[in-house]
Amino acid sequence: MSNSDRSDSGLRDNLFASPQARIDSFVFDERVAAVFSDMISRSVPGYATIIGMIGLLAEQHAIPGSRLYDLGCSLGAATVSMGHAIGDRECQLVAVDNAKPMLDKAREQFSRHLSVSVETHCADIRKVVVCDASVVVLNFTLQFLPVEERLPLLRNICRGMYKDGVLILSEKIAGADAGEDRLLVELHHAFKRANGYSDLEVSQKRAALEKVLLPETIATHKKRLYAAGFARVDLWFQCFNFVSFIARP
Ligand code: GEK
Repeated sequence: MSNSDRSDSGLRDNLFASPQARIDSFVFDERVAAVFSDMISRSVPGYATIIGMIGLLAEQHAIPGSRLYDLGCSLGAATVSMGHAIGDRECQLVAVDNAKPMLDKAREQFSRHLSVSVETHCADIRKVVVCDASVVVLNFTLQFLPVEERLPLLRNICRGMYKDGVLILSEKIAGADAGEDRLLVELHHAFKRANGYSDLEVSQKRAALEKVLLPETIATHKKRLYAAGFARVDLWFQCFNFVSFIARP
């Protein structure tokens, strides 16, 4: 491994660089955990901005005594951002992921970057009972649940939130029609190529994600959030087919 393969936050992602005879569905295993920071920042336009703004929103909404959830935390970037933003407010950070290799690395990040304690759970977010929450983050996680399981999860979240709380829901989306979808996908692929991914890497990763990442339109997300009990839903971020909503109970 050369030095250029390693940065402070992990290894460079070249998981899909060589031709694969069979493309298996994408899984969050040790190999992904080792390159995840590089992978997500070169693949999701605006990722660093969203992480920063999650801190800003936590700063505005974290109520002392409440709980701040990061559901599907991966390596814990959103938790760390919230932890820095809330200062010495007595809130409980809760980080959940069902992939042990990801959560193990998140725990390392928390001990390295945060002075407050984080409650971590290696668990399915569908099994977590959300309670006393002022901030809930679903940063590119809902998209991995079967479509019919999304509403019950959002209902559980809404029920467990303070009236003044916020849910931050970030998702990869489908375009409103075939033409918009084509445009957004093309722009996203151009973004990935500009970040050093080859055409082969882009197409093999796309094939690996196809069955596990199920994008929906902005309209579908908004409708479901209202059906889950949220009183107000606003889109605050969009770059190509990556968006983030703020939903308030
Ligand atoms: C970030 N939020 O860096 N239960 C728990 N965890 C799950 C489940 C589930 N049912 N399904 C998927 N995950 C992060 C990025 S990545 C997004 C989130 C991406 C977890 C999965 O193990 C992975 O760590 C994460 O959700 C999705 O702000 O890779 O596109």
